[in-house]
Amino acid sequence: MPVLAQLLAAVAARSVEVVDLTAPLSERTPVLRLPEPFANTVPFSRREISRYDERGPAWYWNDLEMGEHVGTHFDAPVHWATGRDGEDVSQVAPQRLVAPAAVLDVSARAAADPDFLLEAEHVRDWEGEHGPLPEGGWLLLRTGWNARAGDQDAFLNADERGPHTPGVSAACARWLAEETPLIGLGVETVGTDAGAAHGFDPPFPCHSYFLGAGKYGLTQLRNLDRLPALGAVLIAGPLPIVAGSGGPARVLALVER
Ligand code: 23J
Ligand code: MN
Repeated sequence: MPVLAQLLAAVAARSVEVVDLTAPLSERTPVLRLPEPFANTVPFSRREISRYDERGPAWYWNDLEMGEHVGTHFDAPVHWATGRDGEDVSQVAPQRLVAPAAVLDVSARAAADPDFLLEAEHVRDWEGEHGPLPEGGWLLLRTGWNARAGDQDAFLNADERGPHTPGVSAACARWLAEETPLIGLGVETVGTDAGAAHGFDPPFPCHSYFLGAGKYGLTQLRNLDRLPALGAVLIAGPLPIVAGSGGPARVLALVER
């Protein structure tokens, strides 16, 4: 059987499961909040155009307003100064939007320490157990943070010193972006960088190194607990906003059962 016919048969038989890694998008979707003096993005909002009424008797539709970086979204290289000569989100080749996923579970560590940072040694341990990081693949950092997504304050977890959310150390971000065959980093939190990353050297190192290397970011993923450590295929579908720095994305995973 041709491979796509096999795939469709497996999806129908549920031996390949389609897992939705996308957070629902609404006015309640948590939004990044940068500290002063930085400008911030607007949350998701909608204005009704008509709803089977005199404004449109047989149809319902809305106008939307939202930032490029709201909810589950894709970071393109041009989002960061280090990637300014790289691709915008509309220029990412569709072939690169279908890629293998490696899932690294640090949820126990993140539960014990909301400022937990991934280090290269954690990735080396994972590779010792599962084999090398996949060529052209995503590293998905499973932190369990999605459990907080219903509550913006719990999700951002900020106090007077700033947000406390797990992420990746500057040294590890540099190594992952520059020395491994990954295509990008995916996280459950509001951005690819840790909550405290505005104070790292360089600031926001995941953005700085991954986007500077022409690689990508994916944020606010959910259902990572339904993926194997290795073997899932990730399909990321950001809107092709022309010259966009990123965009809201539907992110799906195919998982063999
Ligand atoms: C701009 C500045 C800092 C950060 C971000 C955006 C994001 O997290 C993002 O969504 O790209 S940390
Ligand atoms: Mn972003």
